[in-house]
Amino acid sequence: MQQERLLKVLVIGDLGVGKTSIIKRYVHQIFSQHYRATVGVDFALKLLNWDHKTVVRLQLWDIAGQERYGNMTRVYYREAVGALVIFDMTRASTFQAVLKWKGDLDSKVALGNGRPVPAVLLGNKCDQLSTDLCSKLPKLENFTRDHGFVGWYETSAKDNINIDAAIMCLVESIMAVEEERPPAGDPRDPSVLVSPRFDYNRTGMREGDGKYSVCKRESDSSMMH
Ligand SMILES: Nc1nc2c(ncn2[C@@H]2O[C@H](COP(=O)(O)OP(=O)(O)OP(=O)(O)O)[C@@H](O)[C@H]2O)c(=O)[nH]1
Ligand SMILES: [Mg+2]
Repeated sequence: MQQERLLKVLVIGDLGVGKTSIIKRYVHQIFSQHYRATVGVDFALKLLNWDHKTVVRLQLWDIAGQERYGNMTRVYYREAVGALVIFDMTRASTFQAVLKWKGDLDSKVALGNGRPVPAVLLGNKCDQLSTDLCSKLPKLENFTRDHGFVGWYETSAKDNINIDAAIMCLVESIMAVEEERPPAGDPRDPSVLVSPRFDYNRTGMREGDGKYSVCKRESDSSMMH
């Protein structure tokens, strides 16, 4: 018998980094140069035939970049089981904001075992990188590992680069979560919302099948400068 899993995934990052564009590319296979800022939150749904007995309903929550300064994100983050944290590779300030978004995420939602929900880091607009800019870019492997991301990818919503791969990396991590809610009356801080448990040892670092993801390869590069 087929079973359905509903996964709520947050798409977060500064204003204009390409959150809406990434979702539109992934769900509708379209891209527009035209920028219309998201107001509040928007939603998109993608159905995935995960395996012969599981259909995944992937619910993508497109949070407006300006929302980090608002009060609503705690409500939006409720029961999320994963996140895509996005920055714009052509704007350093959006990379500096990544840790603020990740900190915000981890302070508002957690897994049943108290660990952070799986998050993948996306450096978007890689189609715009000049060789000049490339040399100035941070080396992301160590950064991602040090800050608890399960993987990172250079992406382009415009040219459809690595969007599927990044989201698959996240969904694989989420699907490895053991379905286990904390018992009723759990004494933990009630202000941190709790999601199903995720066992990092089970997804671990796998080898071979991905160029950009630290959840799929080990690395030896240095930190950002
Ligand atoms: N060249 C290029 N432009 C992109 C890419 N992704 C998005 N853009 C452009 O960047 C601008 C902002 O994209 P959005 O997807 O609206 O950004 P957002 O993160 O949703 O912005 P907010 O809703 O304000 O938080 C738009 O003009 C897009 O066309 C990309 O991969 N490459
Ligand atoms: Mg948007």
